[in-house]
Amino acid sequence: MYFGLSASRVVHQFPLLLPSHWIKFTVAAMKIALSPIELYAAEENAALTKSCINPASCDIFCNVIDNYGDIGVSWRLARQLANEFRLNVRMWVDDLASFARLCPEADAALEIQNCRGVEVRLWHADAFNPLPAYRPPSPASGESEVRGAEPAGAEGTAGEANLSNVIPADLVIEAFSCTLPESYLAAMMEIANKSDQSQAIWINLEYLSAENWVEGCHKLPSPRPPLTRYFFFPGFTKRTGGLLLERDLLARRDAFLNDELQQKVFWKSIGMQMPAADTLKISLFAYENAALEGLFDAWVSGEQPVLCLVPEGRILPQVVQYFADAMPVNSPLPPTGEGVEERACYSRGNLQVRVLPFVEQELYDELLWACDINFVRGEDSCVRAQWAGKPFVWQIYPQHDAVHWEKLQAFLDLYDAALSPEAARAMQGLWRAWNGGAGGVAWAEFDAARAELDERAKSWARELSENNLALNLLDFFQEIGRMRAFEIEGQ
Ligand code: TRH
Repeated sequence: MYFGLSASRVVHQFPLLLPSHWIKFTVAAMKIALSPIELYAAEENAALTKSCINPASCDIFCNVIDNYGDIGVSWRLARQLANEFRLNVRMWVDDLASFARLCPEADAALEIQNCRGVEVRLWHADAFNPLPAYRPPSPASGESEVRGAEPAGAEGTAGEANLSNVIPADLVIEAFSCTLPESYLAAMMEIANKSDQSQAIWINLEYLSAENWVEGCHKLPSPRPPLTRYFFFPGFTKRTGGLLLERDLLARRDAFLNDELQQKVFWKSIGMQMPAADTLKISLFAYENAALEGLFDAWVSGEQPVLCLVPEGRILPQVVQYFADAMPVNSPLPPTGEGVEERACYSRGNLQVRVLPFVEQELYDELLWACDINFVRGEDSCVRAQWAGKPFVWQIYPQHDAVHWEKLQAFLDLYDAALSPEAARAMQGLWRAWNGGAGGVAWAEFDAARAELDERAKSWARELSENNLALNLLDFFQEIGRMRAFEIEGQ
């Protein structure tokens, strides 16, 4: 097993807390996945307890409601847990077509497949029914003893997907309250009824919000005897779960920003020469937005040339409409057929718009790094824009009861606290206008504050990087393990 913290450091951090029968259990459990050296250290060091161990396996459940946010976050977390922390990760997703947009090598027709170190499973309505009886793994049957880690295909061929022997993982993540399948829950309960110490740790990963109440709700338990579900809130302050950040992301970003060759390769990959130094490069990923026309007008008549890169998506019909009386220029695609407008290039006044294909998730970061300002939407692209360390404009996911305005303001209050009143006003002005349907009027002020907004974007990314969601999640797993061990001990 790979430890986020080295075994010796963990042992050092968590001195002997538990009685010897626990230590015996722990060492036995660790044998499953430790390297020989780690195992040696584990057996030698009697202070090693269950509380120090990362989970060996993780199930992530994702129900795609709309757009790409739910799957975007789930997929990012799945990859990170599998590749950086060496967990056996299964991601259950009910919409493989959406997943395949983020991970083009995925086959939307397969029930079970392995993508980038993650076992990806189609979660369809009856996937776990009829309700399977939980069978503890038995060496005689040859089943894996690592929960949640039975190899793909062990349950039949991908098409058949006989799921009757799905064993819940050590760590179960229910993304955005998607509701676990009943039979999976039943299997979790059965394990818990047999032995409290080996029950899965069940986390509900919540939506991101900067609102104050999040700190109070982060890590709260919600008992569902014999199980407990814990709420885990991403967030922007130390008392929240932090944000998803891959170990090497900021280093890769900096390498990209300091290397003209990498930048040229990027521009070439989207069919362009590197733009002239005086061109303002803007990416625009957005929902339908009545403010678009005003914003485009401002860029058309502005003093600085603007190159606006629009990944295909919901704003596209409006972009096409804006240029309705202009022929696309330099379209790399033939002039008929679906998708022509999606790859088109338009130009008016000082504005050039280039429509880009939706790229795989890892490449989207490069687009954000390559631009001077990023317009983003929803949740995950908004976080990525923050890691890019560039000024950004967030179109929040609109909610019918308008509570999204409070979420927007809560974020602005945090972010703007370190800005001068002028820059704060400029940022708030454009953000509120963009979300309220009137982008053009606020552009000039935002543009004028750019130098300060640039600096703030960099310092903000630095501050946030100290609060890493995946690390916090695994720490929390260990924290719950320790709590349970104390409870058992106290009985
Ligand atoms: O797609 P979204 O609008 O998702 C939304 C929000 O998450 C919202 O909070 C949620 O409630 C709602 O869905 C149901 O925006 P988001 O979150 O930015 O997700 C987009 C994902 O797509 C993100 O992971 C980045 C990725 N992406 C690519 O992989 N390639 C691309 O070319 C682009 C533009 C985005």
